[in-house]
Amino acid sequence: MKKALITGITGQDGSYLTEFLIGKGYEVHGIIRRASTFNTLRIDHLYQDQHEGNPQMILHHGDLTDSSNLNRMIEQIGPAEIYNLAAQSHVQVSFEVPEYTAEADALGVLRFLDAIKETGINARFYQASTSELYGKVMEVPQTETTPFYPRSPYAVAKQYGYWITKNYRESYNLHASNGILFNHESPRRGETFVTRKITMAVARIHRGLQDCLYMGNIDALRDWGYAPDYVEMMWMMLQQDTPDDYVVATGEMHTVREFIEKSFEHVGRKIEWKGSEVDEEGIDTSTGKTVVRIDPRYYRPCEVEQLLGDPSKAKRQLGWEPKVKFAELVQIMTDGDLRLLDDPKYEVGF
Ligand code: NDP
Ligand code: GDR
Repeated sequence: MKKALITGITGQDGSYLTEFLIGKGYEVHGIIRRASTFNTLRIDHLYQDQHEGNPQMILHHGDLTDSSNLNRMIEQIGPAEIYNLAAQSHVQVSFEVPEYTAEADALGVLRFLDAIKETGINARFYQASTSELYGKVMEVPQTETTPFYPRSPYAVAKQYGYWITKNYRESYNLHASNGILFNHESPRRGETFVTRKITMAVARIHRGLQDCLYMGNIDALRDWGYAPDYVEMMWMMLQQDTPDDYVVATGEMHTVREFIEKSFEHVGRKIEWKGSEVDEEGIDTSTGKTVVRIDPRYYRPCEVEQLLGDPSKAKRQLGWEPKVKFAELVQIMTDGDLRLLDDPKYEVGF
């Protein structure tokens, strides 16, 4: 049975990737952090007691900031594939905890690559790189050759991760690849990322549990895809004989404002905007109530205004194409949050 090691297994992507790899017959090992409350909600449905047969998902405690732990893990498990998804992944939070973000998102990648090199194991390595590398965009759409201009401590740390992955590939002949993934979402998306924040609020407003949604820059443009489509591409990259770097995106760009409008539209409410800048308000035309307001607290010290990926290389070389696009994504997420409210036993997306 092929073994894979996933860091960040408790996150959005880690949970979908685990399902995907188990479906392909892998034994999946995941690194989890010790927390005072359980942080395994997204993967609990995959858990099997070791005393009751051979589980396909095995969890280990660890942390990207602990080299000895990573070395030991790699030696003990001997994975054929390593997916490094762990990160302090929130851009705005990285302005508040820049040093820790660099520890985990930059040096964490180095620790892993060096552990592979030093132990000499024959493992293929996937690094979760990001469209945030493009930051202040130098070219539209962005491809694998567009210059980087990171705009946050998160993106700067991820730029180190990108280059050290490439450097270890070129220096030590490691099978190490970067997936430059544009924003991808799902009903399992963390609740403080913009898409999930919107769909949770729309569901709550629709059910009369919340009055208003407070937002930052609603004119930011993003290329939003569906997380289960994107984890498949991570796996495809590691099945290639030659490691390489790929943009993974839908090729469509929409504003945060459109996401809000579409999500309200899905529950039968039309939003009209009045005012401008921080005074702007979104009015629900069916009730005349203000349901969206701007709160400058959600503005970032440095903003990434627009991102649009060109996934042609992924299509040309690996035959990958996204199945879910913007309108369907908004529906899936809004329905997920409505269902979560209506059925207390329902765990979102499972
Ligand atoms: P999440 O924030 O949902 O998950 C992050 C995961 O990393 C969690 O499992 C978290 O554990 C773990 N983690 C954080 N810090 C550490 C650490 N020091 N040691 C070990 N584990 C740690 O992120 P996503 O699933 O959305 O993203 C996966 C990866 O892809 C991240 O690296 C992200 O930066 C990158 N990315 C994401 C994109 C997206 O749109 N989703 C786009 C491009 C790149 P815990 O549960 O304990 O907090
Ligand atoms: P991003 O995602 O920063 O692109 O990083 P996020 O959903 O946080 O923001 C997207 C855009 O929406 C604007 N915005 C708001 N964002 C949040 N979180 N909350 C708000 O209230 C709000 N109002 C407006 C933001 O300013 C931004 O322009 C995500 C993460 O998953 C990264 O780990 C990943 O690398 C990138 O996507 C690609």
